[in-house]
Amino acid sequence: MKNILVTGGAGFIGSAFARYMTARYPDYNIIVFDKLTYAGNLDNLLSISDEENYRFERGDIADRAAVKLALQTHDIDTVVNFAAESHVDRSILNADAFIHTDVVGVYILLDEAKQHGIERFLHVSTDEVYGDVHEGFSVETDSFAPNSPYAASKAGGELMVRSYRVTHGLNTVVTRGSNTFGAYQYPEKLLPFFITEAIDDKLLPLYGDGKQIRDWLYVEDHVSGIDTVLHKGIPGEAYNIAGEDLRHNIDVAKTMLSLLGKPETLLKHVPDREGHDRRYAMNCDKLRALGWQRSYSFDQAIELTVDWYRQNEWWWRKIKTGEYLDYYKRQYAARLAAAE
Ligand code: NAD
Ligand code: TDX
Repeated sequence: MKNILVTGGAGFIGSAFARYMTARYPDYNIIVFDKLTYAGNLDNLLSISDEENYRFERGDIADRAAVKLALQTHDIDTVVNFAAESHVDRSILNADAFIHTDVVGVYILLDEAKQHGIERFLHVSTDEVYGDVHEGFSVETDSFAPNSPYAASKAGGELMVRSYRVTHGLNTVVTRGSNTFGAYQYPEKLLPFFITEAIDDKLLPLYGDGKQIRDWLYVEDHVSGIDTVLHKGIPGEAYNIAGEDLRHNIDVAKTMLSLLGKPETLLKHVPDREGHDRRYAMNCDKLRALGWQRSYSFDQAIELTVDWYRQNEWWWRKIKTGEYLDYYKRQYAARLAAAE
């Protein structure tokens, strides 16, 4: 492993991975390949922009010629694919881009990887492919039951990965991470959205009763889990990466508000997300057997995260303009009005 193409590396988790890999493996070359959609942001990579083992290429994973050129130009031997449309609520409004990137894009990337003779292909997937888990914990052999267009597009992409392993013998591994949070997360996802709104004393639209359960994973732990699977995962296998800390959304929001010193009266119950999965929960024994363990507790990680958004208004204030405000209106105006 020497030249690693990190697709989607200008987003939240991909950029954390690029920052981590350039520091941890000075002998590897990290080439970020990213379309720079609304969620891609070169500010996320600013801290490594001068590193010798880091490069950036703008491109779409569904653009065959661009992928081919990047693989050849940088003599790529390893692909780690983070590129995706990643927000469930946007997939409910319009799923076109989800099919383009999460299904077709993954196929093009796999096909070019095969033709180029890639030695290792890690695909980043999600706990959402398992669907709603009423009780117990998902294990890697469980069947898929995705419920949102986002989750279905991720399941479709993953199945393409499986087919390239079985049919073409590509050296693939898959990770399925749980709800990830930390610095540089686009402020549409629950925690960065609520933290940045609460800093401005705005109402926080909590879907339904707020008793939905998610497994919360700090981004640094997610990234070290991906590193473990990249180096030690068995070809053809999938690995859950879980924080193993299950919480109700309302409790996560209340913890965040108390860290910010803001009142719980900011929370506003609004009409629920359509098709909303009630609970995600994964078993993480398979990854632990490779030697990985979580380094941060939820309480440590949420404190670090709240502090980061407090100290980095330069990063999120310029995002919360333009297209972001249009999206905010489409997603929340009627919901907040209905809750009045
Ligand atoms: P993100 O939305 O912050 O970043 C996605 C990145 O992909 C952006 O930089 C965007 O510009 C890029 N991108 C989108 N379409 C592209 C295309 N066609 N070609 C090239 N680049 C493209 O997402 P994230 O939260 O960092 O998630 C990264 C990956 O992890 C995704 O595959 C997601 O499904 C998965 N995941 C996320 C979470 C989570 O809680 N955020 C949990 C588990 C798994
Ligand atoms: O305004 C909100 N109000 C609210 O109550 C938002 C944005 C979310 N929620 C709820 C919905 C979920 O139950 O909070 C929970 C978390 O929501 P998101 O941050 O949108 O995450 P989720 O839908 O759980 O999906 C996340 O985890 C799996 C990521 O967005 C996915 O990319 C990942 O695959």
